[in-house]
Amino acid sequence: MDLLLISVVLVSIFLPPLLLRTLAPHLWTDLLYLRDLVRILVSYWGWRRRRPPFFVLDRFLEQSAARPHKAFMVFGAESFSFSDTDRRSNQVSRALQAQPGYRPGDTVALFMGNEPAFVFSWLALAKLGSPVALLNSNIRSRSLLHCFSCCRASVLIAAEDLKEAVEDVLPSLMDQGVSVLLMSKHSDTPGIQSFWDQIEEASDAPIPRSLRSHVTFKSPAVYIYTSGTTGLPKAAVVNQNRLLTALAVLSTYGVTSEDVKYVNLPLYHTAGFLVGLIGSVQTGSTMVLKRKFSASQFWDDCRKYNVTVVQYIGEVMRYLCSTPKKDNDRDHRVRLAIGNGVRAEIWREFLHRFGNIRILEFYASTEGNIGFLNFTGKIGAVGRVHFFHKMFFPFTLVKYDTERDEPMRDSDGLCIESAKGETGLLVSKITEIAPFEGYAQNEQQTEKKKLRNVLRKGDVYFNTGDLMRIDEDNFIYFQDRVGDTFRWKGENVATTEVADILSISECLQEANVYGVQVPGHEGRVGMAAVTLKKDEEFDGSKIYNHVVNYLPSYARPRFIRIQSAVEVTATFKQMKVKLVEQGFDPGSIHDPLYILDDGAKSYVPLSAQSFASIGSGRMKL
Ligand SMILES: *[C@@H]1O[C@H](CO)[C@@H](O)[C@H](O)[C@H]1NC(C)=O
Ligand SMILES: CC(=O)N[C@H]1CO[C@H](CO)[C@@H](O)[C@@H]1O
Repeated sequence: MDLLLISVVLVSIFLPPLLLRTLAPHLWTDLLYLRDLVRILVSYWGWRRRRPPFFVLDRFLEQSAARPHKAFMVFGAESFSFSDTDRRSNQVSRALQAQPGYRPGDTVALFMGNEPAFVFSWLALAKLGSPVALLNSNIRSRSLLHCFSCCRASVLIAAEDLKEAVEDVLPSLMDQGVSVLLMSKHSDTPGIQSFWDQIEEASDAPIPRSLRSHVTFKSPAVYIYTSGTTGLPKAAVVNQNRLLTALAVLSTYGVTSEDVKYVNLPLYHTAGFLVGLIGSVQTGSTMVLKRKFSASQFWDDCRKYNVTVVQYIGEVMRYLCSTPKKDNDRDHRVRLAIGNGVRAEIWREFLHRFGNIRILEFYASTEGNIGFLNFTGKIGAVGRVHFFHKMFFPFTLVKYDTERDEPMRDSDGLCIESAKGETGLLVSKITEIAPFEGYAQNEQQTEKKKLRNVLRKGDVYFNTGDLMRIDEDNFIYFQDRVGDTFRWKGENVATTEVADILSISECLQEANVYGVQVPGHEGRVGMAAVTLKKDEEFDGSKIYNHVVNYLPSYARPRFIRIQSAVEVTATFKQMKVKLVEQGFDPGSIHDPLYILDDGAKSYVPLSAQSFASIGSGRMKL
């Protein structure tokens, strides 16, 4: 690995003449990028060399010692300094150690939305050397149990407002001997212990380092759940080394301890957790934590808390741009927006309306082994192909067959690289410095993300599942996700998971789930083409109840199309492309169409009139 650093330095000495010839038009930005790359490597290796080993938690302790009284986290009217946060987390650690069902090092699942207790608990568990499974607070019943068991946790810590969701799955948890702790002062449900009262009584003295002496760079630090291409969510393993890498990358984002960062994305997802929380740990900046994104409160919050850095996903930008214009739109101190998935036209509109804010677009996936930064500020691009980046982290785009839902192969069975300007599947070589950790307890899904024989016989690449395009100037643009997932309201929806749920309902035989585009909306809205069981009728309200019970709101199919048979391809894959193209226009589709109606608590027939109001934006989805 030191070889890597040396080679970067060596190559950079010979760099200018080489660069002038090949990369001349973007020389300056490429040089800046190289500087960042070297900086990242230098900080990373500086930390890796330390003894005793240095982990993300140690960075927090370092910050806390350097600026104990500075605000680390602000939540509504509450403010917690670094030292408050440190002491609170000590209390959580001690209260946890007092549980008979827990030993330091055991995996613990955290089922909580954005609130200070999330941060206290994560730190507390890091101090005890316990991996933390970050459960999505929207999931329920079967999915919740699945996510809980796939990381083999022995303790569940849940937010008070999620009590009902926990009660739903309590019998199964009790069967498995899981300790269930609720962040409340009392609990009258047998099997659920109140935890907050125990935390308040516990001592806040520092936790001895020896309790986490078993932790190595390979130890899992957190599990983050991703909706994959098939089946239920998968737990991506984020190990300590990966967190440290993130820490190093975040040191080049241009955020400083003077900054106030607005974190409104969920902490259980990568963007909120890594860029939001870990980013503040690295930079010592203040984190204004928001329970949920709200377009109407966004700028008022930014003014109230003197926010200088915001985080976004494409949807956030679009919602902000579609709020009514106000005179004080440019009255704020936000100077930097970090995120991904914003389309060029929204990016332009956002800058035009809210003033000169630097936008730092990046691309990364939770489990993937590749990432890009917009090191140029080119509107719409997620990054740029860079010689050095590609040398250390070989990646390419390969031609993709959307009908068959797999990469195209030539006569030798190898993938075919896409030409400049052409959309292709992003794949990134799995190497020692770009490893793929895989999914917890899921060998099959881990294997599925590996693509073999890509450019040479025997090579192995990570299949990102993302379609990208690289233009003549080497800028990289995100295009779409392939196949079995689509994005809606900032969440990935796994079509097969939704189809599984639909097909266990009373009247449906088979379901084919896909996402359709709707004007004025980011991502795709869910739609299902279904067949009915023999002699059954479609019962809109029964299906509605079933869907609401089993699926989070973003995953519920908005439209249902009833077919007499599900079409399959020659390889028996369900036909999606044609269905996606046909969309949900009752004027051109002769099958019966239904729309989910929350007011009527049912799926009701989709009228030409509703179709028109969706198209014109009068009806919001
Ligand atoms: C925001 O900045 C203003 C002016 O510098 C200051 O008076 C105010 O107290 C700050 N507000 C917060 C919440 O820090
Ligand atoms: C990390 C990095 O280099 N980011 C760049 C993103 O784009 C802006 C321009 O909008 C540059 O100034 C940043 O340096």
